[in-house]
Amino acid sequence: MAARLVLATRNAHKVGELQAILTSIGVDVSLVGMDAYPDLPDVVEDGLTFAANASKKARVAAEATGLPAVADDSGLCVDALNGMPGVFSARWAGTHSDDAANLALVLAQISDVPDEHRGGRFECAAALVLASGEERVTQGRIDGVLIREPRGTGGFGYDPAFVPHGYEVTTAEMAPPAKNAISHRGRAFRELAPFIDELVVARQQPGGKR
Ligand code: ITT
Repeated sequence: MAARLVLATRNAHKVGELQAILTSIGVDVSLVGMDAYPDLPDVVEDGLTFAANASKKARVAAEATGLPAVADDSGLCVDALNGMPGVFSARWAGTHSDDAANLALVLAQISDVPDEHRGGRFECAAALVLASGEERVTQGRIDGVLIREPRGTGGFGYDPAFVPHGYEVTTAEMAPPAKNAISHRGRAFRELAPFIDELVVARQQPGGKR
């Protein structure tokens, strides 16, 4: 039976996406989203780094459920904005803002930045925390440029304005498996996969160390 792992997010889309990433590389786990634990309070993402927030989300979930937990935190870092919105990516246009408002604000802020200085990157930190407190954190990034007119309807967040280096389409114009293959999140979780295998899957097998 596949080892159970809690994914510290209430975003059902993320549960499906990460299950696909892990299954595609042969990690035999069954992910459970936080929707299965409606009584647990939301974690306040108040760290100054993606790693700090990912680690906090996974730690809270592992402590509350007694199961091994994974979490990620990610965002867009724009060169011309000194790496912002960064950890503030989800709430750049205000506490309850939406993806469209966040994207419009970033594009407005860099509207007079010349093409050669419109570089940026998505970054992601992925964390695994065991109920014992043992922890591993990995990182992934994808570099590209921010175009002026959003294109595409796939993905979410800042995808319609982000063209990865070496591509002509935005990440919102890519099919999900194509984006996962090169994305910051795909990379961070592929780096984390060997630790999930070693610390979770192997230990839940008969005779495995707990
Ligand atoms: P959690 O429940 O897991 O916290 P979230 O919706 O807060 O999920 P993240 O912290 O991972 O999502 O992402 C923060 C923001 O960064 C997200 O709202 C987007 O604006 C942006 N972002 C992250 N990954 C992205 C991607 O692959 N494509 C476009 N935008 C992305």
